[in-house]
Amino acid sequence: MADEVRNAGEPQTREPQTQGGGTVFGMILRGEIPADIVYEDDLSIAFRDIAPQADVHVLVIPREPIRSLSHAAAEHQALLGHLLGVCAAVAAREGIAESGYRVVTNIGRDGGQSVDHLHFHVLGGRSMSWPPG
Ligand code: TR5
Repeated sequence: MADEVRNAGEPQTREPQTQGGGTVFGMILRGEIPADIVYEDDLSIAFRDIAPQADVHVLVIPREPIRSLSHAAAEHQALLGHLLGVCAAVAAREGIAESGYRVVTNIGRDGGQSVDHLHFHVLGGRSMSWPPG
């Protein structure tokens, strides 16, 4: 029987240790490991990438542990819009809005995704090439 059927009617609470999901980003969300957080609100946080690929390299993630853009559902439309707005706000704060920047989300194996928690890379401070590798 599917969990959602078996658990129907039970309180839909999550244990504190699973809030934010089981990835390293979940650990950052729960404050279990440090991160250089540059922005946060009720729905999202943004922190510097540990292995920056540009002078500015910030990751914007939802607090809800959605695995990737492909796993976002119709109910997440407003959240997705919010996350893109946070990307633009972070870029402005980092001083790269005028010079330009790139927002990237990698999805799955061929997309090069290494952390299974939806995230947008905000990259700037240098000229970007195209096409991406
Ligand atoms: O490859 P995708 O698109 O999934 O991007 C994952 C990004 O997470 C990479 O750019 C990594 O450098 C970054 N990353 C991985 C870890 C990490 C991080 N950024 C900040 N802090 C991190 N911690 C503490 N641990 C990681 N394993």
